[in-house]
Amino acid sequence: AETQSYKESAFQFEEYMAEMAERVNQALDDSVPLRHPLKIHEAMRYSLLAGGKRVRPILCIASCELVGGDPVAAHPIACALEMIHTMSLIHDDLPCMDNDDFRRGMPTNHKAFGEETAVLAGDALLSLAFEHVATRSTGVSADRVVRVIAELGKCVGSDGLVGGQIVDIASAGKQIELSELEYIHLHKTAILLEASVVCGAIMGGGMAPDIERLRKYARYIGLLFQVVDDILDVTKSSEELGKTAGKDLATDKATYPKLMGIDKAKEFADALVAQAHKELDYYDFAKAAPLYHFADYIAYRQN
Ligand code: GRG
Repeated sequence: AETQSYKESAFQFEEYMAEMAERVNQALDDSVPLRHPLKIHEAMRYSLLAGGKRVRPILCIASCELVGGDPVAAHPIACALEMIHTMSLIHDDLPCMDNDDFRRGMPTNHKAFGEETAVLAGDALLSLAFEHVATRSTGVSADRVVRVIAELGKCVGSDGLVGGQIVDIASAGKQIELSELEYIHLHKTAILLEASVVCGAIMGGGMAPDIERLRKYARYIGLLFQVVDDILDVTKSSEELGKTAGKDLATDKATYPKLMGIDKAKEFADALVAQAHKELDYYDFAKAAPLYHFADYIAYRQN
């Protein structure tokens, strides 16, 4: 089959991810120098540099390169995306939201710095994201920068992350329909992945058809991420319970396996990888290799 050949290219996904993450980490480190008032900058750096996979920045840079842009042009936006992602995690972990004590193997921001500081660190990172894009994007037209800022603003707000979070909160403990579960995942997860590839493509000078293809690609991998998460929850918990047949985790959270059954959920995941790949078929296999492998990485991960 045609989509087999991206696997035959010499592209090394793991090395690519490691090298790109290293680059992103350096840029993030530089983006928040430690200064007065120390406490807020320490709290911002604590979560920003806590060692996430840097999926969103890497997607952004890969997408910029795919449409023929200079990857360096996407660096400020790549940092902004990670700032937004990080602030959403800080706020999501707060006692008034998910009330989590650990994140990425470390105490959550409010556990380490206190609730007041965690709220402010999130706010400051969100603000810095936009400032960073506006002031650091050199060598590209102001028109592209404004389009990127509009895309980012929309993806954070009430039609984006905030919208997904509020629907998620409202649905806790209730029976929800598949369409509502999909709304939550499209807004809490897929939308920032979507903004990542779209902003990368805008900075790289991509045309409207490129942007639409990449937007669809990101939507598929965003849903895929959550479907796979849900499937892993089931398979992990049944292993832990000594394979008690088909038992879900004992939470009130709606999941794909609960709403459609494990077999259908697996079929859905396979269909999503195939759809994501299909959006890339327009491009050279070699050029699109990072994005093909990204989809596989999300689909076939073990945790
Ligand atoms: C954005 C103003 C504003 C408020 C936040 C709290 C909230 C509104 C939204 C919640 C968003 C949320 C926590 C979504 C889950 C996202 C997700 C899939 C996280 C896991 O991402 P990975 O695997 O994590 O990329 P790492 O740690 O590798 O970065």
